[in-house]
Amino acid sequence: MSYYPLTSIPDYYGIDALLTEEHKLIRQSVRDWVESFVMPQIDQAAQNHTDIPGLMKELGKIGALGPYIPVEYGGSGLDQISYGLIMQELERGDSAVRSAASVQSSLVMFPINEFGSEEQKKKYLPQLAAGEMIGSFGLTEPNHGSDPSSMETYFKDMGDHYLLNGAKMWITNSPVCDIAVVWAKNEEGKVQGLIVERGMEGFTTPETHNKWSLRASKTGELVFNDVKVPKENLLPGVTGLKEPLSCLNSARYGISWGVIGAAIDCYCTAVQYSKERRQFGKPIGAFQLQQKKLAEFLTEITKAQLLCLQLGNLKNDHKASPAQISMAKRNNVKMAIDIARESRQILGGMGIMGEFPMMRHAANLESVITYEGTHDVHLLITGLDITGINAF
Ligand code: TGC
Ligand code: FAD
Repeated sequence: MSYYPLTSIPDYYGIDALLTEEHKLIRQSVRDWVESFVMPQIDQAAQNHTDIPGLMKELGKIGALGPYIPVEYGGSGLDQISYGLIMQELERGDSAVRSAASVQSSLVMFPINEFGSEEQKKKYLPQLAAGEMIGSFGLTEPNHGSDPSSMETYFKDMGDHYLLNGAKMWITNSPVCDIAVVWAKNEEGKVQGLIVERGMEGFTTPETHNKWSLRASKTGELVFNDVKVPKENLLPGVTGLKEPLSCLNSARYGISWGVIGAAIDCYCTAVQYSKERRQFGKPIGAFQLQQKKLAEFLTEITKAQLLCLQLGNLKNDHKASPAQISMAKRNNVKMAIDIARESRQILGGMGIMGEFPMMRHAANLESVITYEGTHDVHLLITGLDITGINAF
């Protein structure tokens, strides 16, 4: 259970008036689910460095996997603002929960839906939407993170199958995935997408241990040692690096909304605590220094909400540019990590305890500010958009 009443979740600029009844219903149902399913167990999962049992099937049941994927393939056919609101509510629970849903939706279902064959869509999407199958997305490599175009993983055409070699690193859900959408170069050096299934000989998924961040999410490697991949597992609609980068647009958009949820969880906790905790004979919320923090948190959350709402409108109209998405991802993750760190101070010593969410969110957001393009990479994308000069 949250420490604060859910009625205190901020909507300072009346943004609700810009949402449809369907948006609000979706948000409420995910909010209720986070409250009853995620909140009671998330601290223990993170402390124990273990994922939440049955999470993907539960996410499937509430329609959080592939919300914008067409209904005929098991999705819910919802708009982009619904997707954003779902991500926001999930990340109020924990970034690991939002990560699970956004990787499955934006990085696994999205490329299969956009670039896959009809057979691939029918084979994988309904099971992924239900959470009966778990997917992962392999772009990053040990030697190439920000610079995916230099990837070394490659495959050769062996006539009746492809032979895949290489390794991916830092892959969300790799240790538990049933399939992986893997980006690799063909013999002409062109980036292509392959669906690799668990059980294919030579394919292993070692777990990455000892993370201080996203501890309720499994992370690992994808290792390919002469893996025979059937030809029908190539995504036919991929022309190069553009397609994997377009998956990132969808995931980065979801993160922009998601981190607002983490910030809201920290903000609401800090407001409640500041009214209850007394020092020098007064609630600490009566001191100007604490009020300044709270006022700035609410201002930043409100700005982030407005940024996302308009980005969602642009995305619904297929007009959101990658650079606009980069701006929202960069701004909102920084907003959330700053609020997590500062709000922890409002709780004094109690802020370091697992009973309160700040340390967990702050630690999680260290990953979120790094993955899906680092804070600095997104700044360079904006710089390129302004000047036309590539500074990478
Ligand atoms: P560059 O030459 O700029 O681009 C190659 C081609 O792609 C096009 N393009 C895009 N298309 C769609 N969406 C985008 N966001 C695009 N960005 C670029 C571009 O127009 C070009 O097309 P064409 O037709 O001219 O060929 O490529 P570059 O090699 O210079 O790199 C650009 C850069 C650095 C911006 C990009 O590679 C980048 O974004 N790097 C960051 C890497 C990254 O974000 N990795 C994420 C891995 S996945 C992950 O972290 C999952 S975490 C999941 C979780 O748990 O939630
Ligand atoms: P590097 O690229 O080595 O960057 C190191 C530093 O150098 C950064 O500060 C960066 O901003 C800076 N830098 C790099 N290039 C430049 C430049 N041109 N100018 C200025 N500064 C620069 N990847 C996947 O493919 N799938 C996943 O599911 C996935 N999940 C992840 C889960 C977690 C928990 C984490 C931490 C990462 C995950 N990633 C995943 C990988 C993530 O996308 C990369 O970590 C990220 O893109 C950065 O790459 P890197 O770690 O290799 O850092």
